[in-house]
Amino acid sequence: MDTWRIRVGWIDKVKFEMAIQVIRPFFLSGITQIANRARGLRFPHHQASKSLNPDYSMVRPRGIANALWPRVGGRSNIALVVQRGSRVSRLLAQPPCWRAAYSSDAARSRPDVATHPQTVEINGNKYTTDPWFNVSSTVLSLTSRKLHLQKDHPVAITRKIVESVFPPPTYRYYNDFDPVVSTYENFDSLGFPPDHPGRARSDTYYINKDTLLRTHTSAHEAELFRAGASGGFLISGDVYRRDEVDRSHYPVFHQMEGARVWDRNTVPNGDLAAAVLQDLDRLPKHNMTVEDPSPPSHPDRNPLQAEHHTPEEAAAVAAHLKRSLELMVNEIFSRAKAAATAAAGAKNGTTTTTTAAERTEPLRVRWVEASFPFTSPSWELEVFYQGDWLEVLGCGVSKHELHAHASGPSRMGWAFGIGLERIAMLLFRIPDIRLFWSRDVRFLSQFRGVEDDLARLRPFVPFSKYPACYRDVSFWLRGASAAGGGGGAGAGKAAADWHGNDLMEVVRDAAGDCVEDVRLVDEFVHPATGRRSMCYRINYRSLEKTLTNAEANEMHGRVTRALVERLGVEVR
Ligand code: FA5
Ligand code: MG
Repeated sequence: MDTWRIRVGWIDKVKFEMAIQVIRPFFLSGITQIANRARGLRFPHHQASKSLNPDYSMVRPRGIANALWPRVGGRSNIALVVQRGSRVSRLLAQPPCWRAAYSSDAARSRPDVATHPQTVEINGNKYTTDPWFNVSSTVLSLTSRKLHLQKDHPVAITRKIVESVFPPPTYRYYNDFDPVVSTYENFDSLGFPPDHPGRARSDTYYINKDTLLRTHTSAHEAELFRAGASGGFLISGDVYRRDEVDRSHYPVFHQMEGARVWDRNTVPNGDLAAAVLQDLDRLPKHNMTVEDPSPPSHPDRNPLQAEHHTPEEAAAVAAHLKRSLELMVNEIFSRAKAAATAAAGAKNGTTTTTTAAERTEPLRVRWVEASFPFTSPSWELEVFYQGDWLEVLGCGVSKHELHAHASGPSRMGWAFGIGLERIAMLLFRIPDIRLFWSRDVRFLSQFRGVEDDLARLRPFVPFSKYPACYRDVSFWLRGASAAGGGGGAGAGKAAADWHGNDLMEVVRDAAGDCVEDVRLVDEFVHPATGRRSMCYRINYRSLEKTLTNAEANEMHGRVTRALVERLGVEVR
């Protein structure tokens, strides 16, 4: 095969994540399809692909980088072998392009084409914006929905089930922290480096340079550790990420954070490991098969915080963490299975969405090494679901610094973060993440009464599947040679400044929830002019009705005009 070896010398994880962002579109249908279709892409450690969740579309670049990094990590000079002339090889051949697009410097300098309000009001508080502001009106309007607090909403029901596994008085619940937080809370307090890609405006919704919509519930960890009140806590809340559009991604979703802390000064004989093991012994057992092939820690891939924790302490905390989360997954899946069985047994003539094989299939879960700035060692928990490994949560032994800064250097414990929609999609078999935001009675009525009586939980019965309407849009980015002459939109996106998430947001704003997914289907650089052309395929499919051709055309016209106006592209 005609291949080309690119030495990119990715010596640190941040750069690795940036590269994953760039090559991500080529993974979109899963790693096997890359091997078959785009062919050329292969990590030097071939096992890497095995650690990748095949349902790649549900994992963000950070998740993929986390999954791959333990396999490629520790190598100072990583090479990618790509097929000569393939699209991915052209992309990777332009390092200045991706580097600029993902660095926070680029984010800072990027001009904002759309005008933005001077102030915004979120949950009753007024904020002054600045040129960092990038929150769309659609996203702003969702800040008041708080699905995790709506009685009988599937997100709230899922939250309640998770809470039941982490009972008071050990755990305290915090469900109404404001989603507007400082960059300090969301990033600095957790040890994110200043150039971490998660900070870029392409990934995060900023209100102003110092204030943002939290990207995860971990933003409240440091504050609660500082308060130091009880042995553990759970936080649930809406989180915001600029991301692509498909059936498993929405710019707003819900997370649940959990943490547990022990203190050497208060456990018997100061023996923290023994105290943790005793608590572990008190937890219920389960009979689920769990694959956990990696060692409790690894010096390069998943290090122990050796200056602060003994191996025995870390192993005890990890064992307590893993058992607690396995119990949670077991609870969810037992309920899902009971619901499916009840629905299959019902003689009311409704069709069920599960097969007999799915109802009897044994649950398989596994632990995978991961990496987060605020835990070490770290893991992700994956569940085998409908033929694929699906990542449901990230977790680890909390970094000593978090406790030390919170005036508790004698403390140690674990933390996790779970995606509630992702769990709810498995629990209720909800096929499209947009449905969670539906106010359609045909959706909401299916969960009525479940919060107070979980025995009434049943798989979601889709009320219809309306036809898809595909429309393509092709355009030129404002390339180097066309600078200043870009069709009257001088401030448009130059190739080096382009980020797919900007387009996703414009599409979402112009066509709302009628867009099921948006995919990059073609991309090339003009050999003579160096200008970059892209073609995106948009699938318009309403959850509530059949769209007429005229409606789809009208919506596509709106989207196209918005792309020209807000991103300055030149439609071909
Ligand atoms: C985090 O957000 C970390 N804060 C989790 C954590 C907490 C780690 C405490 C260690 C200690 P991550 O980006 O992987 O990590 O997201 C955590 C979970 O949120 C994922 O496992 C997934 O279940 C869910 N999630 C992430 N992105 C999305 C998305 N775009 N759509 C739906 N669910 C998502
Ligand atoms: Mg992850």
